[in-house]
Amino acid sequence: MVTDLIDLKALDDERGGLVAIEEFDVGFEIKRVYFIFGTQPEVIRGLHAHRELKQVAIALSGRCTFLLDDGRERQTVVLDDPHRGLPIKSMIWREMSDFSPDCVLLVLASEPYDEADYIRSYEEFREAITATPSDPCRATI
Ligand code: T46
Repeated sequence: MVTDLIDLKALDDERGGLVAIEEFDVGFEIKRVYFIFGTQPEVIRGLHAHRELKQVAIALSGRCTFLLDDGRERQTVVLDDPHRGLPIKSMIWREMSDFSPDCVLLVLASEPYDEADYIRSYEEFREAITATPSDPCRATI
């Protein structure tokens, strides 16, 4: 398994939902937050890996599907519950697809935006994985 969904702190009550997220819950200092919405169902986003960046993705509403690839195995995860987060450690190829029209995808990130951290070629990603001896500490969220 490439990753595993985490349960977020749900404080829902009869008035509605409330989810609180602190750095402790995601395992890194949150330096950036962005959200993705209005993606057409036929669109595939992502198609890259990050050298260092760690992230947690949460579908605040609607649904989308992540394909995650660590160079050894591939995993498909459907995100459709705002109470659950998807940790994505460094050096994971990701593709997002099957966005529902109401999907709002929130992403918490460990670093500011840096285009140099992206690997946007799958071949380059495979070469980098092969060249880097696996170090479970470096890649752990
Ligand atoms: C990721 C997946 C889950 C910025 O200038 N600042 C930002 O913080 C972000 C996230 C993007 N950008 C620029 C970079 C591109 O020129 O916005 C443009 C669209 O980004 P991109 O094509 O990388 O978007 P996605 O949806 O393919 O990927 C995004 C994140 O970029 C990426 O880090 O892991 O969501």
